[in-house]
Amino acid sequence: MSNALDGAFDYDPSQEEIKPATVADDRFKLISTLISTPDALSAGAKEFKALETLIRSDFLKLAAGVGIPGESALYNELLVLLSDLRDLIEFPHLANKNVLAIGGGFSSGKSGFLNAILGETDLLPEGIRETTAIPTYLTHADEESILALNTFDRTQRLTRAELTAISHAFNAGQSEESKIQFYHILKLIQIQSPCMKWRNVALLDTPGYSKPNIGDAAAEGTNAGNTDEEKAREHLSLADHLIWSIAGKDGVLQGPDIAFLRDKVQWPRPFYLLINKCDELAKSDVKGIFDGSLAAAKAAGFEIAGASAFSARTGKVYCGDDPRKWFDEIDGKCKFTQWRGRFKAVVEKVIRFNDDEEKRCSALEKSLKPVYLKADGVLTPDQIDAVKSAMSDVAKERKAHAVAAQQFISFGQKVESRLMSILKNLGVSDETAAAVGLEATSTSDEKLLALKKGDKIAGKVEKLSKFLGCFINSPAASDQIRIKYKEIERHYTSPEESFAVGTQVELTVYEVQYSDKRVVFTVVPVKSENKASKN
Ligand SMILES: Nc1nc2c(ncn2[C@@H]2O[C@H](COP(=O)(O)OP(=O)(O)O)[C@@H](O)[C@H]2O)c(=O)[nH]1
Ligand SMILES: [Mg+2]
Repeated sequence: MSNALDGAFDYDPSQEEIKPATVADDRFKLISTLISTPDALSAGAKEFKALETLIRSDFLKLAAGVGIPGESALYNELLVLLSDLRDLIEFPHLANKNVLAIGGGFSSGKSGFLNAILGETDLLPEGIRETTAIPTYLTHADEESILALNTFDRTQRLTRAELTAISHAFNAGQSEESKIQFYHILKLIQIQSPCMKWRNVALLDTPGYSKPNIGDAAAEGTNAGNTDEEKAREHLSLADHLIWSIAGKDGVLQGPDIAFLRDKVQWPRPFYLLINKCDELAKSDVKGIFDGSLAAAKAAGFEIAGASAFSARTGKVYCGDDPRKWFDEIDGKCKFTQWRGRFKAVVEKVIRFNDDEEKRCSALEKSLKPVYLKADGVLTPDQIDAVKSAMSDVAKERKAHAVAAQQFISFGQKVESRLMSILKNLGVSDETAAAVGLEATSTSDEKLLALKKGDKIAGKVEKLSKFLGCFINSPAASDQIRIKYKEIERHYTSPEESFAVGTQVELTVYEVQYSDKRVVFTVVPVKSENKASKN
């Protein structure tokens, strides 16, 4: 029987050269690197703990005083948000990126296309053999680095050699049982590189949705079952934008591609059609396949964001659009996260409930009061007592809801301030009204507090001054709503024209700040008949 120490002391220097670490050793070392858990939550760990404690201890305590419908569901929503936030802290690198995925059949040239676009021949693994099915994100950084996120949500740095080992022929020569399926261990890989010039974009290279239709022997590392399709669907549905790649020599866009996109991925937006590997086609065939593919996509009900006949080999666009222009367009907008809005939405439900209950009690008190006052000689002493005790119950309930509303307002403020400091430490940009439009703010205004996010009100510009800004009157508000002049300048080349006194505007509620009774809006001038005819 052999054991691990057999031969351990038979040192033979002449053998050293020809005894590199075996493939098995390398694989096990790599796997242990990948699953090892470095200190989690180093950045922002304290802040996160504080937020977690705040939510876990305060929410239920505050809610206990007043019955809140769906209280446990709301609490669960907060816990889910906390757990999502923990993931963000572990891997904040993609939070503000517009994810642009490339999907398509196996070996249609997806990785080759990205390499060609970035002007790097071997940034992403290419090959006629299937590469490991781990989604790979490419983002900008001044220096190259490779990060892997494992299934335990821990980040590891990888070397190029390790990346190649994971992606490629690592399983070559291994028997079926000893092949290592890295996609079980790694959720995603992120390559940060200076050659990725689009800073607001993460390019996502996905595994092909279809299996290679070459002989088994060549299909090393093939995943078992239908996981290819499932994996591809899962990754593509996370993307903001999609390029669909087909190899020109396979002819026009085919039924299975269309069925996958429409029925499995259920892609809801326009996508970019890439007819790839056009160097393999006769020049005279390119246009026909290009037009035919566009027609097939449109006939299937898809909208097309752009289309190119391209070759990764030559780096040339044969006809249609230049995909780089589309990348530029997407890159023009930063993607903001919605953390504040998501937490706020939960707390807001509780505040609104207490507010509504307070109003209901108040109305009830008002209607009971005259009954009580006029009760003498009309009601029996017992009836009077009953009215009295009902009134005092309602008054107590009203006060309890008023107190709870205040407590949840301050709870919401504390949550928000902790959250903002976590996001700031991570360098993650969360959405604000000014990020999505032209921001306007009301003064402390009770009348507006019943409004909800997305509600629209009409207004009219009353005054415009470089120093004081723009003042808007609205029948819905008791006081004027103000836009800072600088904020107008940021969006409009000629503020004096766009926000001239008398201009009608539409205000959309962005958020309600209960603590100081302010409402934040985004504003657009409404084109009046007069103005429209001037242009
Ligand atoms: N002739 C030609 N071959 C290409 C082109 N793009 C990729 N390939 C090759 O086709 C094979 C599959 O490409 P790859 O990018 O790995 O396909 P993926 O599976 O869709 O990512 C590789 O051998 C590439 O070198 C191209 O534009 N023209
Ligand atoms: Mg590939």
